[in-house]
Parts: sequence; structure tokens; C-alpha cells
Amino acid sequence: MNVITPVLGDITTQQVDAIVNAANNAMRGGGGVDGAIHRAGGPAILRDCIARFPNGLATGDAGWTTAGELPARWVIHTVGPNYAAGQRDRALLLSCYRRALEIAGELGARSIAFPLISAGVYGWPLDDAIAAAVEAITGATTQLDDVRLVAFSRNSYDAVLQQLAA
Ligand code: AR6
Repeated sequence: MNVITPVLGDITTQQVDAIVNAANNAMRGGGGVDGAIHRAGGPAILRDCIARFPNGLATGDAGWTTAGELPARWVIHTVGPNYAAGQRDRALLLSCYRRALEIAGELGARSIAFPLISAGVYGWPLDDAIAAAVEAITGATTQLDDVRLVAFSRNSYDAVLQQLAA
């Protein structure tokens, strides 16, 4: 079973093998955590996205690129369901975490940091976004040594702590 370490902060500064990006289907960058990762990692990430994902990425799926200037070795991009646009299939949200962990395992990563996928612009209700993250990460077949769930605000961090204690 993967043990989750809660973190309050910016995912781009995490010293882990892989950080996960909450991207969109186009895979050409965006706002939120996606924007922060592309900004901090530099142009190598977008170059790699264009080369490796000419047709983008399906919702619920994941794929990797290099991490440019980030401390991580890889960025594992995944596309959460856009709740605000009516995509409310929870299985797709669980799949994001599971696929990202699978890819991390294939790459030989031992440590990974996740943001709260779909909990920002895509509008998934925070408590259920956290519950889905906890359920998918702890239940995944791929086991890593260090799995972090990074909350970007005090409010979401407190909610993560609360659910991990439950
Ligand atoms: N580190 C950690 N978490 C962060 C950071 C950061 N630097 N920045 C934001 N978050 P969002 P989504 C949190 O909107 O809902 C993008 O434009 C944020 O507070 O980044 O899956 C993409 O290109 C929230 O809790 O992703 C897509 O178009 C969580 O990360 C779309 O947004 C996810 O918020 C994806 O929407």
C-alpha cells in the first residue's frame, strides 16, 4: 500500500523523481499547476510535449516528458475530468492517479509528487477530489517509496490532513 505524505507548497520545488501535472487534452500548457510547471521547467517541457503527444492526451490517461530545469527527472502529465464542463465520471479521476503511478513504475521512479488533480480550474469539489486521490493512490498496484500529495493552499492542505487522519 502506498503511504501518502501530505505537503503544503509548490509542486515545482519538490525534490522527487517525478512530479505530476494536471494538464488538459491539448497538452500544450495552460494555467494553474500546468502553467507553473511549464514556467519553472522552461521550454524543454513544451518541446517534449509537442514531440511526444502530437495528438494530445485522453482524459484519465497519463504520459511523461522530461522535466527541463525542475529538480525532478520527469513530469508525468495527466488529464483530469473537467467537472465544471460536466465531466463527472469519478473513474476518470481515479484513473489519472493510477496511470501516473503505473508510468512512474515503468520509468523506475521511486518518489512522486501529485497535485490535487481537477480540483482547480476543472472544479471538482475539493473534499471528493482529495478522497479520490487518497483512494486511488493507496489502492494502486504500483508501489513507490515516497508518494506526496501537494496542496497549494492552507485550506486544501488542512482538508488533506483531515482525510488522511480519518
Ligand atoms: N503546486 C501545487 N499545486 C498547485 C500549484 C502549484 N504550483 N498551482 C496550482 N495548484 P489546476 P485542474 C493546485 O487548475 O483543476 C490548467 O489550465 C490548485 O490550487 O491547476 O486539473 C490546465 O492546463 C488546485 O488545487 O488543475 C487545464 O486546462 C490543483 O493544483 C486545467 O487547468 C489543480 O488545479 C486543469 O484543471
